[in-house]
Amino acid sequence: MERTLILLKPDCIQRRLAGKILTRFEDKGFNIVAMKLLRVTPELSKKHYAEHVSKPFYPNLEAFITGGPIVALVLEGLEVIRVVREMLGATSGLKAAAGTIRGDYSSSRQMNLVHASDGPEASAREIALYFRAEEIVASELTLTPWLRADDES
Ligand code: FUP
Repeated sequence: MERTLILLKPDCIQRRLAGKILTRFEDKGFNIVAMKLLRVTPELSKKHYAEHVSKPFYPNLEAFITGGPIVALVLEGLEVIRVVREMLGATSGLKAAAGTIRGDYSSSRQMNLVHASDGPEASAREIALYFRAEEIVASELTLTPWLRADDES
């Protein structure tokens, strides 16, 4: 079972799309095991986007991600890291395939609505940036036997 860090970015919250996007993850069968509303600080932004801090687009990216509340959550499920990245589509909403979240709702490279960890190392690092261990509440949903077979887990 994998976990991934999801951020519903400020554009997602301002455009009142949080419910629709959470529903897509729930409908797919993933479990929400942690969730909170928060404001990203410049310090947190620099840690989250450490690989981008020296790039020319970083100042605009920091202004955007700190510009309004976000929802951070941890999703759990089989192959959830890869599957959620596929559900999001390409980084730019203009390149993302129709039917993906960004392809359906975003027409921007920066304002692409949702962040999701891009691999197991990023997922572990990013979950620890946003959540303390005791804030993660794992539980087996009663629906699980109707989402996948026993031998798939
Ligand atoms: P992704 O893994 O799809 O979230 O995208 P990246 O790690 O490549 O980029 C991180 C964020 O930087 C993206 F959400 C969009 C933003 N970005 C820009 O604003 N301008 C750029 O030129 C590239 C990325």
